[in-house]
Amino acid sequence: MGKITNDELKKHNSKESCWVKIHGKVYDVTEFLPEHPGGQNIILKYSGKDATEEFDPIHPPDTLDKYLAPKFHLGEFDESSVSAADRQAEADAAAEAAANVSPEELERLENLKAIPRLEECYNLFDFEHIASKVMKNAAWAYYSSGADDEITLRENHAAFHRVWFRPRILIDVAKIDLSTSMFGTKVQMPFYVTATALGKLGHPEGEVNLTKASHTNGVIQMIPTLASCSFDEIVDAAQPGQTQWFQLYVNSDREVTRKIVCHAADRGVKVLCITVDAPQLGRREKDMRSKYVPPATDDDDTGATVQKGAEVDHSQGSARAISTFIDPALSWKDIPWFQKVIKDHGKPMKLVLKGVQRVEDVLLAIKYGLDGVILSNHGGRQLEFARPAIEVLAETMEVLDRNNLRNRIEVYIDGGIRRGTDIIKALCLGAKGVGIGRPFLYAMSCYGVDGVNHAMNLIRDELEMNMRLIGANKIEDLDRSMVDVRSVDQHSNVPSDHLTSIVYEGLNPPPFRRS
Ligand code: 173
Repeated sequence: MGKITNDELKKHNSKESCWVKIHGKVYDVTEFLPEHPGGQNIILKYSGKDATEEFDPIHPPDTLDKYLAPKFHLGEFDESSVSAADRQAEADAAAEAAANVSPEELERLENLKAIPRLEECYNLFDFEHIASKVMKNAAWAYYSSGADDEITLRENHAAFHRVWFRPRILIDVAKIDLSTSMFGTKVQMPFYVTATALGKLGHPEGEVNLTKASHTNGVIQMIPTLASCSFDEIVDAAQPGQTQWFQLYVNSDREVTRKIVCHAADRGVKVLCITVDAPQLGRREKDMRSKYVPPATDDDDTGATVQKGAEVDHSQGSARAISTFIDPALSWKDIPWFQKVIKDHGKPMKLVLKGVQRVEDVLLAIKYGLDGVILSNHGGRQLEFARPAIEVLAETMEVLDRNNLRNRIEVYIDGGIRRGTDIIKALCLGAKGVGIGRPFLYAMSCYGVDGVNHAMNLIRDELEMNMRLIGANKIEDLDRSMVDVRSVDQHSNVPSDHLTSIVYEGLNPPPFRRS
């Protein structure tokens, strides 16, 4: 087939025949419309047009090859067929769109021009604040959202306020060494960059920013299954000798999963972290609301469609859109299968469960011979009222110590970590390290790789100072005697339920009878 002209592309702009152009190639997605995990409205918005900009952040580069049958790959787009009139029409449409931007978008664009200097960011919260003002609404909503009323999201950080220090004094703290090891790899600081999806929503280069900053700072990056960059791009961006882990969502088709696992091992991944807290994706309503796409035409927007809308999955937000392959049937029975796949493949990888939420399951993980657990509630994005990891850690290490099991498994936590003191508290309680996710996404979204490096430098400074103040020279010096955790499980002051508060109409006492 010859190249496809613009006139041809433009003709296929309906549900009946829907073509889109992505990266200079034309695809027929008509039959795929009902299957698109993100709903058809979003595709129809771009039917007969270039969809590259919308497509890119949400789909890794190999998506079309993987999911759209070759017969629907129609061929190269003929750039020379775009007439002067077409170009003018495109420019007019762009100008019209620019003239119609919402006041919020105008404010965001102004904020971008006036973004604070990087050196004015003194802590990780600063990045979060700036991100909320400069990121596109849909990207901010996806990264920042949590499940339901976002109580667990906020409690994750708040819980660190229930752990207080018992510092030692008169220790020579002239020298501080922050290095430690994670599954045998020496790292310069006791945290890793945890897996977060869709990096290109925040920054055009996506996750490779995190790869570079991880190398610069001597920490490990956990590669997400649902990255915007492909897995190989992220591995290729690493320097020789740089350690990466891989976070795995298990596909219902185990053969697909087996191939992914073996490929990760072939590419030198050292640790496979199976996500176990997301058999179904939590409701993140902030994300859902920001992605809502109204029906494509006014005609569709009739009472009848509104009625139908109740059945149609209009928009579940970015995450739900790309998560339909995740197997909700995954169970403990599958663990030996993973161990066998890794063993048979002959390239050792440690096997870790990410998203463990109670000590009983840590004990099971030990029984199954797993190498590690990450105590996590998925950054408050899954089960609302799942307890914060720092609390589960206190519970876990007490039981492990009582049963002499501490050396049987490496324990990590993630969720809500924003301060060097948060990290030190986790290490005092027995964590080997902590995962940090959103803060690096915010730093990357605002300032690219420089932002991530700066964020890591801030953590280093906070860690170093607080190690001195608590009386510890090195990570092994941190122990449970240095924290007071008597109130770690007291849920007396949980974050407020905002929606309840704003919709609640107070009761009134009886009125006085005045004529
Ligand atoms: O938290 C998430 O958003 C997440 O883990 C995810 C899961 C599936 C698809 C995209 C992201």
